[in-house]
Amino acid sequence: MNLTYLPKDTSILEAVTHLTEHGALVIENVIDGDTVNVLRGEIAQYIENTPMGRDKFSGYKTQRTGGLVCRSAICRSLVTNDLILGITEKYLEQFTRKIILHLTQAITIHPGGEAQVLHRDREAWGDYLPLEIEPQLNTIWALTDFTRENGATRCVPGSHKWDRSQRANPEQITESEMSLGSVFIYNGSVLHSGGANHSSSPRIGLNLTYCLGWLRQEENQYLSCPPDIAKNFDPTLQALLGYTQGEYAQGYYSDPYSEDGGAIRKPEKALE
Ligand SMILES: O=C(O)CCC(=O)C(=O)O
Repeated sequence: MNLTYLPKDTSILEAVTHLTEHGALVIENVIDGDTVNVLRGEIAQYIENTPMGRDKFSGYKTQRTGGLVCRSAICRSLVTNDLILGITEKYLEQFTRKIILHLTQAITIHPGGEAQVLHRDREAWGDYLPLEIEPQLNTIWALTDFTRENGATRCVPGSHKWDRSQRANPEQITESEMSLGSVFIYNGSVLHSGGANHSSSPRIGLNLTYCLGWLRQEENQYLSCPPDIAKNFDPTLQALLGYTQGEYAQGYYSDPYSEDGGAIRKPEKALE
């Protein structure tokens, strides 16, 4: 099965229709090369200081650099990109009123890095979630060209609908080849993995993922982006980090330093 490629002026509905059917797609050239360069400059030092993975899954020749909402203005703008956010909200709306940011991570696969095992990102919550519930929508922004040779994300379109015991044949696996500035979008149930890097330069992808507002985030956004920093961001981003009330009783707090007897405060209050 081939991967769907859409132009950046695609409609939200068209993208959602393809995602529902195939579980993954690429939107081409959403940001330009200059924007990618600025972003790479913003996070270069952090990547340089990031150790390689400590096991086969995280990749012995792969660096995973997180906390990027705090570290990069361009990353913040990508998290709230109108098209991506519109697609994500529409795609997940049958399962939640609010979505939140699940993970920010630059994934740098160095030459010699091996392919990851095919997996479904929803496995982060174990196997407790009913299969009818799609918990997340994910993006990997190409900060270098993504090629078969340099480790473009591998994917098995349509596998989100498979019986969980079904294994992928090699001919069902496709690579998300795309030019720098494009974005690979995939749900939490489709089989995918980082590819092997057989080239002589690193492959860098920016993994920004979103989940249902009532689930626990993979990257703890309150610790990665505490209130004294988050208070400077725009309200859409603050809400994505989790600094708004979720459902009726989700996310309130009491101020440990206040003498008010533990009055319940909405999370927005922490940003005042
Ligand atoms: O780096 C990639 O292309 C995909 C990484 C991935 O799927 C993961 O780390 O869970």
